[in-house]
Amino acid sequence: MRFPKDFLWGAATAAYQIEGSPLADGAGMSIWHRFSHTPGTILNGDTGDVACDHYRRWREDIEWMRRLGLNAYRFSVAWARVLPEGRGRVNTKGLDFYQRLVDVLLQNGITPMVTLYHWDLPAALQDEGGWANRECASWFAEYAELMFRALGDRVKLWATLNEPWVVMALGYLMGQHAPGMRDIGAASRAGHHLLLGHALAVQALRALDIPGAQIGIVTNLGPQQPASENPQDQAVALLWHQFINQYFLDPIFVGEYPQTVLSFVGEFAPPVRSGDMEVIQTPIDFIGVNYYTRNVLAYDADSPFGSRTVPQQALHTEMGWEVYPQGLYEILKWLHGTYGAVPLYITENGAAFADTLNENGEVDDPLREEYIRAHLEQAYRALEEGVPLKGYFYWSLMDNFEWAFGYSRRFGLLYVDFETQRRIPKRSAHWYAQFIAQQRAI
Ligand code: IFM
Repeated sequence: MRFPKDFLWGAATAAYQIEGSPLADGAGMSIWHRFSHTPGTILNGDTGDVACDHYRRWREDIEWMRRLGLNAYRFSVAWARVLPEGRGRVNTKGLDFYQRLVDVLLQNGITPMVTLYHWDLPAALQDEGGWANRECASWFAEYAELMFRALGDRVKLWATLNEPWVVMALGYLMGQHAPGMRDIGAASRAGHHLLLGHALAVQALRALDIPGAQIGIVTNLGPQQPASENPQDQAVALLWHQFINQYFLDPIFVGEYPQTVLSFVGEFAPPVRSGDMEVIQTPIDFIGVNYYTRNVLAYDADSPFGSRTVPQQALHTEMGWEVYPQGLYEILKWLHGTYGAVPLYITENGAAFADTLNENGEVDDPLREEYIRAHLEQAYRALEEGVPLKGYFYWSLMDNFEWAFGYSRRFGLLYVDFETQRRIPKRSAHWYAQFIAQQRAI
């Protein structure tokens, strides 16, 4: 494999998952702080109060990135750190944190990719309905503009939203994520307003005319395949494909929501107003692909969505996700074939395994090493066939707060001993570092 010279080799994280100190230095409360402090929401009652203590140990974490030879790092900004009430009053100390982080990344030759929204809405905005309120799109754009003005001279790669599908489906429809709602109407509104907010943020960046700035959206994607030739299985696979892979990208690139999903949701169709789709179609510079697994689907009248996933004979991660590297190739090819020449980044790809420290104080994780290698091979296959792939970010730089699963799922390249906050590079981290070094030497 010979990836292009300017390929970005990175790792990704998100604010609430790693930072800890969620209320420090004048930060406002986020919906994840409130949700994780609600009994019964998170496995083992875990919270992000300390997480990886990155808010205080960020210099050490950048040092680890440097040692691994990463030339890029994707992180997110905690909206409520910089705007404690979500809008209006700016908290300079919150902004300073991200200013310093970016400065030291750049001093170490590490290109920052900043995600503006990785799920931690300021709680004050949730009190006004959150994303289910159309106003939230404008609040998001104001916040985005603040960040562009603060960091735009140094940050050239911006992602508006991380996985809006997960926000809509797990946050507003199924209640497993903050804000913990189970309301199909609110979910549908939230989805549409996320898209509007995304587009208004893109327009805010364009209006500032910052040289070299690029902006995109990060989506969770994966093949949704029928379990058989049976037309009913084919139909549910198509529905899921449209729902997961096209629901947020079709509006941006085609100007409409996918038809099969619209028919399925009936009266709960998104509240599209005249002119919305034109705004949502504001051109973007890249698509971020978060790829983990595929689903094989069969029709099942007794299941909530009329379908069930059919377990496959294959290795599964601790999340219960099938390891299916070929799906990365399939999804990259599908994106390129469907939405054209837009550049792509793999903004997340990774696996949780039951890592432990051995008697030598090391973490031997051959399954993760093989996971990364096999996925890079599939990414390279797509690249060789003309897919404009620009970078790969492993999820995650370090073990962290895996949302409703708390600290029980370890995705990191760095093992985190949550008692001492010691970071220990896993075997996969050494492998990835070596792979990057080889690529950069070619
Ligand atoms: O930890 C998450 C991340 O926040 C978003 N994408 C999937 C990861 C693993 O579940």
